[in-house]
Amino acid sequence: MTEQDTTLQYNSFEDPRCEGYLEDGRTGMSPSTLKRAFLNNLFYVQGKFKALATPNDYYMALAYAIRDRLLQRWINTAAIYTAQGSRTVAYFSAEFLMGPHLGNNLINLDIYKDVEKGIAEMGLNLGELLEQEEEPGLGNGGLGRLAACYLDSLATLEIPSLGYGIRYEFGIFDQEIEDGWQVEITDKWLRFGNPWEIARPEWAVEVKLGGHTDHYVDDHGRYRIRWVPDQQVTGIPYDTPILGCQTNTANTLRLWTAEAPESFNFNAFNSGDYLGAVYEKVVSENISKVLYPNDDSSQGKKLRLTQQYFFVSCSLQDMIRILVGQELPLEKFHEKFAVQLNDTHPAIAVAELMRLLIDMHHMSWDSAWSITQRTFAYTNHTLLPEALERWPVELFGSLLPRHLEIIYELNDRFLDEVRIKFPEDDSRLSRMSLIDESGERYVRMAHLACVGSHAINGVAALHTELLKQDVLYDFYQMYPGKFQNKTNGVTPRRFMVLSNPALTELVTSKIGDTWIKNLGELQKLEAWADNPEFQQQWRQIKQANKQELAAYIQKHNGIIVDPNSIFDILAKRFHEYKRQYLDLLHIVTLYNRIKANPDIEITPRTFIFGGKAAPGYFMAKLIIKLINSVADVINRDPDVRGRLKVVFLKNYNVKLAQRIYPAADLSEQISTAGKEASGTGNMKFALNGALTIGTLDGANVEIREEVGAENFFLFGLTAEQVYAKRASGYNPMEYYNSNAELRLALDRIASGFFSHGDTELFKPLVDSLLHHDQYFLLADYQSYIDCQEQVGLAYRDQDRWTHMSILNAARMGKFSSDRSIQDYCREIWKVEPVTITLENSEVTDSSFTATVI
Ligand code: NBG
Repeated sequence: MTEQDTTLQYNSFEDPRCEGYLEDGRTGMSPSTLKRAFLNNLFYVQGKFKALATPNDYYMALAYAIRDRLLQRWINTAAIYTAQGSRTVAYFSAEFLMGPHLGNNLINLDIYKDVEKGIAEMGLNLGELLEQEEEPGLGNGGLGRLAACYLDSLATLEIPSLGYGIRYEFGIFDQEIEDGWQVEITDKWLRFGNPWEIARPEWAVEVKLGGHTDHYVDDHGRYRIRWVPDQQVTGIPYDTPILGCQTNTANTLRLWTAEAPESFNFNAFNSGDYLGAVYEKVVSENISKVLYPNDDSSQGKKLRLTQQYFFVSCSLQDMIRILVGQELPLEKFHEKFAVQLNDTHPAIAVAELMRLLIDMHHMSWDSAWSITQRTFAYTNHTLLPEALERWPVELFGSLLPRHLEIIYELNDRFLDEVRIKFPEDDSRLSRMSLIDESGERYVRMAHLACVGSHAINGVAALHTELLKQDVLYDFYQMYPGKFQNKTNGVTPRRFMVLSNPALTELVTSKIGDTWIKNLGELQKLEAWADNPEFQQQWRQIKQANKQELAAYIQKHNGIIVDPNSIFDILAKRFHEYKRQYLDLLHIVTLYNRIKANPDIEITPRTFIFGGKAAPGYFMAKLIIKLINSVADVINRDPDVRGRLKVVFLKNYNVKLAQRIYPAADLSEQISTAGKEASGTGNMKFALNGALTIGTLDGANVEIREEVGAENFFLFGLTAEQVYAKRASGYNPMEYYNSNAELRLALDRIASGFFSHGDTELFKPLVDSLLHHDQYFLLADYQSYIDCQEQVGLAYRDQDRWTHMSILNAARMGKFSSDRSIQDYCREIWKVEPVTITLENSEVTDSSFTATVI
């Protein structure tokens, strides 16, 4: 950190440009006021001065200064929503992968440059302060990041909304690499405190668990059911303001922490049982302790169901509090709130809302059901059968006995409906039942979500079609009108303005800055696609971004990479269906070609991987090990002469993703067709001018439609062809036997060449391809290799490549999360924007009543 001795003086705050004007020190935006706020916080919040302050102290001081600006908007927003009783979206998600807040808030407040300058004037570096922020990794991958992009767009579009989820004490693990293997380290993201959240213990709620139900007749002669739990926990909400871009709207992300109702059991304590006295506290707090690190798979663990029920129950109770606070009757619950279920993780909400309305608020079954169905909508995020959540009936009943009864009752009524629509079709009844009775009995959460929602959507056009034809075929036949498509989107604020400032500036210099909130405007760049000077600037920016990533790689991996080579990047969670292994087969193939003919002409490439594997997913972890093993050999081999480099960047997260996208030339989107629901990394890469090599899977299909087939490197089987091949008996061995290069690549891996002669290490990987190849790598291999050949050729013609790169970015308008959210608002939520003004922006009387939204 460069420091100038005189800069951190307390007396240099008067703004020379506005003599006599004293801005409100807590909310003012002029550089001098911001500086004063920063130093105030350093002294009075962090309790530090320059000689003792750590970089983290500086970060915290700035974060608190920015938070004050957010709070002003947040309070105004709450006051206006409360006064207007605005219809509100509640986004229920077990994951929110927000990424660091500070930089994003500076962008959305539109003060990034001012703050950068002010901080520099004090001898500090904003980039270094931003680096200090430990990102809240409260999600695994695409699903959690989508929820975060959607919150950004909801606020930017001024839609009243709340995100509801879990405040995991430990988020997704930090990934270390030791001897090429992934090692998981606990993510202690709260270690230094979290300046962005505010605890709201006054809005705590109680959640029951376990026990049994009593059926009885009440004083009015009504048949009633009482849930007698054997455990109770308290949910404490922690609120984070979510600011829109260049708007005064600041919505709320409300995350729940579990606590024991009494932290001490005094009876146990008094009898000398000290450990017993805190036992309940420990058990309760486990509920929000840690994020399950599985992406696209479900393990059926009781704690997971407890987590889901816990946050859903807290959130629905909170919403009833808000409703009652606004003096609205419960009958209007679905008018006040539109609830989106982000996958099946919160699907238990269907039964919980029924329970709250019927048991706690004495509503009739039919009224409660009508409200429930009109409240919920369900987004499906996966086609993988192993990811469809189901809970053993016994486990479910032991935790949620009352909900199981409600689900049975729902099921009886639902199956009657099915019988009427499809008489004499018993197999359909068992396929559609909320309870799977084919073996051990299970509660099927996707079915509960479908029955309890008025809208069901997939996340890309192809995905929605496959849901209708396959995974949810019976439900589509039953309720065709419920099905909709909502193609995913990403926020250009974080994934362009914040992460790629140079490109942002270039684009803005040509077409103005309205594209930031209206991404379709990027289309105007097409006019520049062949302009030599513009192309030159475009290339220079990519080059500079690549140099920055190269410096990062050198620092973290000790590998020197060539910024003139193609940066060919695959960054996402590790899963066999995403086919990182196919990328490796290409690398090994190129390497084999060089070994056979050291003078062969090959367009130089740097292969970069990033991503985490679920800790219990053996094959995914072995693929990481193989990447690192191949890297070790190739990076050292003098025959390669720097033409190929392989890099595994550890601990892929939002922060790292923001470095990676701007530096990519080639985006690898190579999943087996029919497996990736949408993908969103594909959109972020293209927005930053990377070209895609990909299959016709998920949103790739629509990306290709938008950018034009001639600007997209397509390979591989279609989803239909994959189905047909599977049906007709796929034999991967045929490909192995008939393709010499493929055989050589696999044999090299099997031979121990990359494992110091150990022929056992990678055997499971080789065998899985030769004997099963569930994800059709061998079937797509040749097509992939040929397509990569085209990529290499295209890159040699830099004018052509740049033209394609510009067009890719220019045609990304459709993939803004603003477009997705507008579609949800119009077609599912039926909710309108509410404009927030900051007139009378001091804390006024009205804000004292703004306890609800
Ligand atoms: C993921 C899909 C991705 C998709 C995101 C967001 C789950 C269960 N699904 O393809 O695999 O882009 O959801 O919709 O994490």
